[in-house]
Amino acid sequence: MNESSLNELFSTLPLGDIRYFDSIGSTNDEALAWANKGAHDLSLIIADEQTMGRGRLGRPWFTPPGTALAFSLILRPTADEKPHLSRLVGLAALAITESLQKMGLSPQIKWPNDVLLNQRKVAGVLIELAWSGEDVVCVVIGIGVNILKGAVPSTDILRFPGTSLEDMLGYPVERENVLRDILSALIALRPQLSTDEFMNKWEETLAYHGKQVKVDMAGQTLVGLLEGIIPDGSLRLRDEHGNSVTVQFGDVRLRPYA
Ligand code: BT5
Repeated sequence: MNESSLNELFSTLPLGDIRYFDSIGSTNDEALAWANKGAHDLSLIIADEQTMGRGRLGRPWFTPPGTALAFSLILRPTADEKPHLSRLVGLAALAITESLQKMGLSPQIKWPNDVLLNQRKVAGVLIELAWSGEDVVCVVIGIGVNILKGAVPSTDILRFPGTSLEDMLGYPVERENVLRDILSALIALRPQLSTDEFMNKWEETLAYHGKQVKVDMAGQTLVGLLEGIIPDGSLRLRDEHGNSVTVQFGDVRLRPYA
């Protein structure tokens, strides 16, 4: 991978500028800095290796060289998109699931930001915002996908079992093609962000939909039936007393409840 091959490969996509790094701390950090310096809408940062890749709440995300996709896409949200920024995690996760479906796989979204194959995490999404005073000027969509077996960290450091596309397909795939498919899907889905159709697609792809789950959040544990997602992207559960409960983004850990 290099900047000129990526520019050529993505010449038919309406991207902003592209920056490629052999090694970087975190593509999201670079993207946030670039966003604050005026990066265009749909500018892309991609790295072969991340040495300080981040998940939510400062958790580590591992991107060993030559094995994974790690990239950040900068969006300049329009006035129509701004009321729906909390749906962007769904937009990114759906773009990933659509690209994996094209390979004949059956991905699911583990709310809020994980993509699973066969109950194992193959990809994660990290959304971060660049502010100007009270206004969000840019959104950085960070995406990590395990392409080859070597991308998956050892089980003792994982909070949830991991996998790669190579593990699931039985053969290696070209990460540039996966990247192109994710970007195309995201660009195609973006105009639907405010629609019910988008929410339906998001809900249909949810892992544990209609099943009992356990949610750990800030010292509290909740068991309930996963009913769906409400318009702001929060999760809707039915608890053991029959009450409807909303789980918002934050320090949340979702698990199947056997
Ligand atoms: C995420 O956070 O899943 C978001 C991951 C986003 C990574 C992208 S890569 C490009 C961009 N630049 C960045 O610096 N980040 C974004 P979270 O749900 O908090 O999951 C983090 C947890 O996933 C860790 O605590 C590990 O247990 C696990 N993990 C780390 N690396 C993994 C990997 N390669 N595959 C599967 N699980 C992993």
